[in-house]
Amino acid sequence: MRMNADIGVIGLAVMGQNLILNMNDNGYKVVAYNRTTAKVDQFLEGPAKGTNIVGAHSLAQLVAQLSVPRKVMLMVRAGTVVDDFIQALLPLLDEGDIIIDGGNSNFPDSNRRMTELAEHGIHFVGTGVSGGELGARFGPSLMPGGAAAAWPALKPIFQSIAAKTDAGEPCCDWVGAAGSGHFVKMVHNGIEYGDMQLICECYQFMQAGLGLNAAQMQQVFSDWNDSELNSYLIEITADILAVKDDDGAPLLDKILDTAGQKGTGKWTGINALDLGIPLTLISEAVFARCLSALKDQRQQAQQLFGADISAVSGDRAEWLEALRQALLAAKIISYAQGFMLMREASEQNHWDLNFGNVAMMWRGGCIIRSAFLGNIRDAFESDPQLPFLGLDPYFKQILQQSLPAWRKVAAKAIESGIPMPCMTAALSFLDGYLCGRLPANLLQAQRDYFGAHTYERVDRPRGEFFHTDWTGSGGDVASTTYDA
Ligand code: NBP
Repeated sequence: MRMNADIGVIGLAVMGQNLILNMNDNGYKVVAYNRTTAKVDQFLEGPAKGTNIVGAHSLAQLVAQLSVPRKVMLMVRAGTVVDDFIQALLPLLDEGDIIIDGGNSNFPDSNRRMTELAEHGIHFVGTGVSGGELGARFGPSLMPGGAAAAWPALKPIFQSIAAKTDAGEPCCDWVGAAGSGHFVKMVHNGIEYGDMQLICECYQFMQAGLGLNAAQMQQVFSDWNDSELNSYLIEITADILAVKDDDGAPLLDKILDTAGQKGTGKWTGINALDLGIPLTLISEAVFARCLSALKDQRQQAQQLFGADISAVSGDRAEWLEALRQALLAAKIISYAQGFMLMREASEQNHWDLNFGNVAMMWRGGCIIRSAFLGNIRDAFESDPQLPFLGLDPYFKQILQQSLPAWRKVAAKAIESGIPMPCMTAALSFLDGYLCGRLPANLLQAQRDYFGAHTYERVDRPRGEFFHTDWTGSGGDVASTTYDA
């Protein structure tokens, strides 16, 4: 058997098959394997017919066909399936070989796998793959991280199959050590949750508040796509609004309003809580999906309260422009929070993430691709340590200009009963971030009152802690001071 294939891919579902075809288009010879081996034959006889793609009916056959260092990419269901394949591959591989996990794995699993495989001399790479089926086929966004020693061998393959920006730059670069690739992909998915929910909130404002029909909303989203909001998600929203059901009515009106989720948004929120980062918008987007799932309860409660959304009166064109500005501003906050989370994770894990590169990787190929990411890259290129995106001159100016419209939309939504959890959470976050003195002084006093948790004083150096006997009947003993 000739040992000349460039890479082996395990997993012939939608992502695996399309990535293999993409690699083949780019001149790489790929060996394909799948647990259910009938799918290997179907693939070779179907989409892969007439290509250089070869198949394997066992892992041993797959490994035997690979050139050295062997590169094996897993495109299988995340979780124990990945561990099982790694265990089965281990006896077949040699030191210096590379295992890549391209599934949606949780980054602590990738941290662990890299350490475990390093003990066997195997380089582990966990890579985020975004862009769904079409991205995989014609150019995904790829976010590889893990054993840096593997990157020189992977770089030509990954950068050639990745999406390219208009300037021809590949939407793939080395992210960093350990599970950082999967971490960045997780935050990408969280941002996707936020972008989608923000768009949904605008849709409800337009439909239930302003009384726009599907055709009118389709036009609004098309127009927005010609503004700074230009993005894949705005574009597909316009497309979706144009689709009719068999009876000629908008298909969107027939779709049940309960959203599903696969966990990456939840992981992002959990991680933000762990790291103490106020990731309010993405967390609200996850909760909005949870609330949507309570369909029966919501319907009963609506009847019980006799609740209804009030019409939004006033000049429609003015409201639509206000809504556009509010959406843009809230989106800036969402990305700003996502980058705050990555910054903290990078510091704590010593990943040394390059945020300009991350923005670049998301510029094309993935679900959150947008013109806006080019400006984010510029912001981090001019200040790699930027603590909050809104401090960059370009984004600061948009936030300042949009604030009046954003407040108007948020206030009207609250007044009219239109739920806009992400839009309003983003505004509250910014108001809090711009507030030099928050009411946390009272909070600290409360904590000290009931639990002797101590407080710091504005007229004393940071790090000195004080306890007051607030009632006159408490003792002098303070609780241990620590932050969870
Ligand atoms: P799936 O996530 O549906 O996984 C299908 C593959 O996993 C098949 O090869 C299947 O083999 C294999 N598999 C399963 Br399921 N259980 C197995 C087991 N117990 N032992 C061995 N193999 C098993 O495929 P996908 O949608 O192509 O996604 C692949 C990865 O990429 C996933 O981690 C996914 O989260 C991630 N991802 C998906 C998308 C997307 O848009 N779909 C986008 C980005 C990332 P079988 O054929 O024998 O059942």
